[in-house]
Amino acid sequence: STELKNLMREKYIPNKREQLTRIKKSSASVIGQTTVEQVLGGMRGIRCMWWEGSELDAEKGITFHGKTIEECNRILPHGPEQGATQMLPESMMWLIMTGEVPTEKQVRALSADLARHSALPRHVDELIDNLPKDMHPMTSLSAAIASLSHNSVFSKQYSDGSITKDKFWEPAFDDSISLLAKIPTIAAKLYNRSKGVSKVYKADESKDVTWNFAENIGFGDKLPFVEMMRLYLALHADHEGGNVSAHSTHLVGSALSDPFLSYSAGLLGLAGPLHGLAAQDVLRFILQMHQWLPKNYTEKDVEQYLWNWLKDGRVVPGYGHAVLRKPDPRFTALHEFSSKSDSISKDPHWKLVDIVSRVAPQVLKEHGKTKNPFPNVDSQSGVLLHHYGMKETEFYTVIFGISRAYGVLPQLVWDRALGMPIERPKSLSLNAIEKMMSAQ
Ligand code: FCX
Repeated sequence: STELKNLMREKYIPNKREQLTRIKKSSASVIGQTTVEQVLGGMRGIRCMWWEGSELDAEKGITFHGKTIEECNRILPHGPEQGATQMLPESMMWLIMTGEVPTEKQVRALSADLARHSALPRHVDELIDNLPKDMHPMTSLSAAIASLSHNSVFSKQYSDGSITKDKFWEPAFDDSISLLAKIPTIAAKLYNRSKGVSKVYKADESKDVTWNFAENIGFGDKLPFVEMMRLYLALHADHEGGNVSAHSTHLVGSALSDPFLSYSAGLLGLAGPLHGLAAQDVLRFILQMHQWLPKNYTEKDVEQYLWNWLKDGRVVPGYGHAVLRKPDPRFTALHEFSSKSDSISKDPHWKLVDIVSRVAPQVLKEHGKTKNPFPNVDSQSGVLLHHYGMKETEFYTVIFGISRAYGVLPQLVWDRALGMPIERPKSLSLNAIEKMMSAQ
């Protein structure tokens, strides 16, 4: 990470600061207007937030500095093994932070650095040991990440007054690297603990983060699992700034809360069923449906199940999206990965996921409520973890939580590098809205 930090200091930050100064000269330019519908509708579509790493288009889906998932997977450095074909989340993080594709050497050095910083301070180990074993792992993960704030370089330097505002990004960068290095350690400890396994995390500096994580949760000898996990972690990293986990990290960070506190808040947002928790809900939904369906079920039976589900007033987890109006390209990428694998495509649960992805859009269209009847990434991700033997559904959002850090922490570094202010949008009461409407 020393090279990345130096490049940020010498190249990327000066360039971006110059661009910001240029933009600020005509910052009264109008880029949109706000309607009452947007204020009361979860702020959909209001252009009011700065975000660098990725952009979400309703039709085309996510791009990372203009690159599609398919392009990223082709050009970003892969794992160190012969024949590894999936991009590494470290590579994705580099792209998100700098806008440029790293070399293999740069990524290997970053992986080694993350391995070096992976050990937890004793108080974090002790905190986890004292949490209820049946606490949801997202609650535990967020608590453990918040507790890392105790060792935050940013908080220390800020409170002792040893840094000026133009240097805030430096300790924010160091804390972010530390967080990225430690989040797999915390996740592995939570996973092993839930299974009654006590294991000290060992990270091999010659391996990437995903391989080390897989090794420490007992999946290290399965390269297909590691490859699937690399793709999973890379493609969940960033989804523009307005989603709940990204936005909450950015918002809390704007108060100059350190990266640990900020991301702890992001994780709590990710833990909601309309956001990241959908990953666990989908798998449970699929397992239940599979049990309910007759042995030689048809698409008609699946359709019936979906209607019964909707008539109970429930949302179909893994379907719909606040921005997307087409199938989620992250879903498509995981689907393509699965279709190429003999073992996954024969898995009866994956087959059901595949069938639901064809039947549910028709049912949801007829149901007539959701603006996007297509599958999102969560409808595919859990079944892959399940296929490789990770049956603990509560843990699925934790994996998402490891990944999202690779996207939102680079933005937090940029927030500090460009001296972004505390967020404080204007709120309105219903009376105030009515008054403004009648004055028009
Ligand atoms: N099943 C049934 N109804 C759905 C639905 C679904 N999958 N998706 C949306 N709807 C309903 C909404 O509940 C809403 O009903 P209401 O008017 O009675 O409140 C109506 O359709 C309009 O919602 P819409 O504008 O299409 O969607 P929103 O932007 O409000 O919400 C999410 C988007 C993703 C939250 C919504 O589609 C949903 O609840 N999906 C299921 C949960 C899920 O998969 N979440 C993961 C999303 C994502 F990929 C991620 O963050 O990880």
